[in-house]
Amino acid sequence: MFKTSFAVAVGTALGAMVFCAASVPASAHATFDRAEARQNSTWRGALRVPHGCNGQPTNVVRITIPEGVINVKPMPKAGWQLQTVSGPYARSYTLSGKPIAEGVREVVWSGGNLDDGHYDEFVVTARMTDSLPPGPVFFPSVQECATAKASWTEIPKPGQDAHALKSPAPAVMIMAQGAQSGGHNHGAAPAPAAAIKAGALMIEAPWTRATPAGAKVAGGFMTITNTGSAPDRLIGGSFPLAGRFEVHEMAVANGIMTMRELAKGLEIAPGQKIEFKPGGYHVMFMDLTSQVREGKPVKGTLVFEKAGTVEVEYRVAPVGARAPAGAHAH
Ligand SMILES: [Cu+2]
Repeated sequence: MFKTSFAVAVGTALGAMVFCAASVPASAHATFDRAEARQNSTWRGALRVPHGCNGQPTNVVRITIPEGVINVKPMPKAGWQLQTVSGPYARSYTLSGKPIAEGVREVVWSGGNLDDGHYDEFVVTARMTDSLPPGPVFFPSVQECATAKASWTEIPKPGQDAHALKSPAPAVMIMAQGAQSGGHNHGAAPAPAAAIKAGALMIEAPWTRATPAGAKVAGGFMTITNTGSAPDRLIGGSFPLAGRFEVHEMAVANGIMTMRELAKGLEIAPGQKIEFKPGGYHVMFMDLTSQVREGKPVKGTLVFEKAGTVEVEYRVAPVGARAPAGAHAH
């Protein structure tokens, strides 16, 4: 169980990258299958319950609905009773032109019997209002067994590293309405920024994402083309807001998307064009010492075996963006 890889669930790699687990595989936690949603959108999430409470089967699953998440509709499950607990919201929201001031605050599936060795999903749909700031929103959840409980209720405090939590509350990364998204990175076409030439290498459109308060890591993305006739290798770099800089790759293993450090860096073969992007190769800014702010470019360096140290400037897209929104600003 002492895995040192970063594990995040498939399909959530982007948002989850800022609060991925360093020492515990995410599959051991209760998490949502879709851990990303845009403001003012309808979200459907399945809470994945990976095991029981210390060997006991799960009989009850409770999900607390955070403020700002409205119009909650849980999906009934065969063999379980479904109950919702409603109450007033802290403020009034508008849904389809109508004000609503109360709604579901808790969803409870009870009377079931989910074996410790089995896995199941508990589905809700909800409206993510624009009162939710970009960044993670947490859904504290509890599994109840005959005499034990598994509480997924820990929420990182400002400045606290989410990696450190033992029983993190399932989170959904909220993206600003304008933030570009899309599983296939349609928006990630090369931005019209001047390409940086370093020897035989051409580096285009470096970008990163704003980080929520307390985030300890951020990803860096760009396109690097080797126009020469000899291979070169990205072996490191620097980012002023980070304690460390790593080169990472992402790969799916056993249904879990995992990112890992490429300790020897990444070779760029002659004629090869490598796109560093969310869900693929990326550089990783570790141990952030301050928040990365949207719209404020950050200068850093990339270090190559042959081309040496190259200065680059990262544009900063919104939290959770999948493509360099605003890259056309120049
Ligand atoms: Cu990474």
